Amino acid sequence: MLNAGGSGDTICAVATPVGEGGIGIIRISGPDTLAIASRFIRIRSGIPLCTIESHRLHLADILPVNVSVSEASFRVLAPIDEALVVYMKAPRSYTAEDVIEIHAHGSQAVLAMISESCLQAGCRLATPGEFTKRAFLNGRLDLSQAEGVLATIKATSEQSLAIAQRHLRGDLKQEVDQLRSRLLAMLAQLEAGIDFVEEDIEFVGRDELMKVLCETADVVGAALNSSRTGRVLREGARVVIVGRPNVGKSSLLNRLLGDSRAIVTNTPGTTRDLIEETVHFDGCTLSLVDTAGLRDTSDEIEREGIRRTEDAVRDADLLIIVIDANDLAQAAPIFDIPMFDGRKFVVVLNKIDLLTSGQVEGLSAYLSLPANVVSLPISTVTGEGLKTLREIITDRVGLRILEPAQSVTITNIRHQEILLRCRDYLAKALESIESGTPPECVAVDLRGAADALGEITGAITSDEVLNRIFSQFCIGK
Ligand SMILES: Nc1nc2c(ncn2[C@@H]2O[C@H](COP(=O)(O)OP(=O)(O)OP(=O)(O)O)[C@@H](O)[C@H]2O)c(=O)[nH]1
Ligand SMILES: [Mg+2]
Repeated sequence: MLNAGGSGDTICAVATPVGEGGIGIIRISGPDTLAIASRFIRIRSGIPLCTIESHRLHLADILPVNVSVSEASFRVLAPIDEALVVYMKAPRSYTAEDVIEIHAHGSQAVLAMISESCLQAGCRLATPGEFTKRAFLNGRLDLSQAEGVLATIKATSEQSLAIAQRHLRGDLKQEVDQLRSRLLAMLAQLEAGIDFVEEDIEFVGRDELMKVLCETADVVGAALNSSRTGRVLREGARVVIVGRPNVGKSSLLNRLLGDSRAIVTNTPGTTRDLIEETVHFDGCTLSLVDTAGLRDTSDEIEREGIRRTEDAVRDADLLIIVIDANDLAQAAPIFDIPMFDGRKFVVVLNKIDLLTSGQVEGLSAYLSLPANVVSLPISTVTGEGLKTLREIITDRVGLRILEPAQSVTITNIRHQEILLRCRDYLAKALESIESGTPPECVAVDLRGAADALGEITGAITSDEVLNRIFSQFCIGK
């Protein structure tokens, strides 16, 4: 376990993914970086490693380390690989310690042998996330930024990357620090008031305190609201395709995936189970779910399929209700199905390739759908309407609202839990003030809210929390 502000040992790890690659990077960080690396890195220009210029690439030979080999024979050993070596002198490095990165050929054999040299020369193998943990402990990053690093590595879409980058740049830290310091300023005044209470000095302006608490609660509330978008970004929005049997649900799934994932036949009741696949539209990740067609049936397997459809509908961020445009008689009753109550949905009228254009135009009038219901004629055979459907889907799952100017989006469950706690403390503090509870009690809740915010940035933290966060990283980060 590492102590705050730098530790004694020097760590190493392969920083690039396992597998074959053009380049593989080995990272070394710690106070003895130069001394250790001098034992197996020979700079081609002949200058001693400990005198190389910082933040420049140097061509070097990487040698095996054999403790029993003398200094003289070290110079004639056959190198493991030739590599580019960069030295980043403390504190201008990722960890704020002395760092060396070796950019070698990305073969597993090369990387394993160089790692062995590092270990033989005196490094310890880094634990997962230890480089980033050192960056945090050395004050280079706060905890929300360290989590931004992890989110950046794990980002699977442009949108989630954009949010991760904002956390990494410190947007969340800034917002949280501001809120926290206002609360702490209030707390200080409140506590001063408590000390003088016998002298009958009224504690800090009640109105000012209420104002700060309300404003903080608003910002915390907005951040919590953003966490729905955050979840959608983290896990992908769940878009569930539903409808009567044989209307073309599986055909639509296949079309949207660009793959014949689900079985399509002319027999109603073909799909019995949920079929779930991930797609990327417009930089967002979506989880598309095809379901069993809804009808009354005595077939036990089909009934179980329909029960699963109900579960999927419950978890959906958006439903696509598919109707066969040639059989509008089944359209009306489908809107009466109780499981669709209160759900967000889009109606698609499929198989329009079988209709004349005049009939297609008359469709929405015939259905007389409420004005707020989006309906779209499509054909999974010709592909008509599918581009518009994609746009409607990304719009309706709410990912378009993520403009860069928007305040910070919460994507992290830890942050969400902390903010919920903070909101409760703020609500309790406000209640206490309104009901005239003594300032001591208000101060307790105010402290609770401020401390909660401190947990986001790591101003207040425990080893256990740190370990939990950094263990999610890969080794080498
Ligand atoms: N002409 C035409 N036929 C279509 C279209 N979409 C689907 N079909 C046909 O309709 C039939 C049923 O398609 P599926 O995709 O299996 O329908 P489904 O809704 O998944 O059916 P179940 O799984 O049984 O509930 C198949 O014969 C498809 O080829 C379309 O846009 N136009
Ligand atoms: Mg199907």
